[in-house]
Amino acid sequence: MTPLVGIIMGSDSDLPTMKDAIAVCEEFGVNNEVAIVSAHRTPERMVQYAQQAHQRGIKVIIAGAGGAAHLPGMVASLTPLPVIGVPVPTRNLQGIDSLYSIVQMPAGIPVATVAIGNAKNAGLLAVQILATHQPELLKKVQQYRQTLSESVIAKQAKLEQ
Ligand code: RP5
Repeated sequence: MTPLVGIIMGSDSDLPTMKDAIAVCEEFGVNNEVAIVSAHRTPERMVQYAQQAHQRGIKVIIAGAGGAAHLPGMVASLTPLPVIGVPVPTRNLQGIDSLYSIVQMPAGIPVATVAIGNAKNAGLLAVQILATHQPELLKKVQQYRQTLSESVIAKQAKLEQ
């Protein structure tokens, strides 16, 4: 089956963060592909991936990178698809470097940036984008939100015991 979400990252060291986006896609039954695509170490591969993704049926790209995190922005500049950026936490600057590298895009080339390390929200946002054209997926998103609300109510009830 054709993957609809492309989950890419600058290094295999990003995988512990990016696995949360993969897990969300799996949970919602959304076909995805995972690839290591480095803006700096494999620039030609990055260009090829970004230019061809929409032709292969990908609808949304999630791109995670840390430090000088140029991957999401460069991919966004090369594809007509929506790109969700995940700032990967870093040892020296705790991911502030990644966040600033990803979020400060010039007008015209947006990257939907989630919080540092929050690949789960990147996965959810990708699912919600797909759900705008998939009624069954939209129902699953609504069910997910319902479960989320119920878990808060359950915690409150436990507090009051
Ligand atoms: C970035 O450099 C990657 O996204 C990663 O977060 C960071 C460090 O990469 P490694 O040196 O661990 O491969 O391109």
